[in-house]
Amino acid sequence: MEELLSTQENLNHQPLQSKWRLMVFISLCALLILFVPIPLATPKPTDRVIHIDATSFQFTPAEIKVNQGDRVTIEFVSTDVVHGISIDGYDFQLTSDPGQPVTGTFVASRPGMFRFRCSVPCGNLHPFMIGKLRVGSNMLFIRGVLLGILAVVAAIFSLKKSKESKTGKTS
Ligand SMILES: [Cu+2]
Repeated sequence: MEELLSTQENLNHQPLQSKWRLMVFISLCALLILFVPIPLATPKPTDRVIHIDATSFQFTPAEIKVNQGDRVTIEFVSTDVVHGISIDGYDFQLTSDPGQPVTGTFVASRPGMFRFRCSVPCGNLHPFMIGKLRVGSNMLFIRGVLLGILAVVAAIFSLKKSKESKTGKTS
């Protein structure tokens, strides 16, 4: 009778314990995904020339991607009124008179997503004249995808576990 009781106890405790273990394991995985630097092959820095047109009230292209360390030369030209371009987080600014291309170079040393915006008041929608500069790979996106995969795996595991404990199989 005592033996029976103790196995009963074991049966009750084990699923809880392994659930805890699973939770700790999954939390550790999540922390790893969030904070461990992902060793992606970083491409060699290159010189790039990117042409950007400015028209009230948009940049074309509105999104540019470079690799960290690239020397980026921006060829900037306004097609209608005077527009400027300045990049948040970078000390970079250009102003172009209509039809007069200007160029400027910067080194994309800081990784991440930065906005570039028109630096010359050009009309009522001027504040919305914004583009995006992405420097380096999209780590947030990659980490997000990995976290999603982890969540699915965790869900499958916990479903399996709860099925096992319902059928009385504790392994
Ligand atoms: Cu403007």
